[in-house]
Amino acid sequence: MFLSTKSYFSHWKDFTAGSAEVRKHGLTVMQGVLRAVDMMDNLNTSLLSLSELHAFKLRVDPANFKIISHNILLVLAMLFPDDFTPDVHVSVDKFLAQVNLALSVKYR
Ligand code: HNI
Repeated sequence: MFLSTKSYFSHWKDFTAGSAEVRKHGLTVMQGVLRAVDMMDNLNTSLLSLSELHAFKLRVDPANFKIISHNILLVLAMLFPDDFTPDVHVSVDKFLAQVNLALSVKYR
């Protein structure tokens, strides 16, 4: 577990893996990623308000975007080992790196 990220979620009651709060937020983040897939050609514009939210309101350290991307990649590899070919690996890695850049726009 990444304890240094816990303070962002101090309003949560249950941090255990699979808790209702963890599951709900996981869905929220992955819906954001899915939206980004739909707007892949225009990430900086489409994720601008999400970048603003994370930078100014939530004040998330952007170093955490790399951590979550790696974790998303790991979970995909674990859940879909047959589909996780080298091509898929490199593509998803590249895509998530672009999402991170777009989410970081408002920090610059
Ligand atoms: Ni993130 C809320 C998407 C990474 C901390 N986050 C959201 C929401 C979306 C979202 C969508 C809901 C917005 C709204 O309510 O309007 N977050 C994403 C995406 C990524 C990401 C797509 C990266 C792939 N978020 C992170 C990281 C952290 C983070 C790395 C901190 C470690 N996000 C938050 C917090 C909230 C949040 C905190 C508010 C949660 C709440 O309970 O209110």
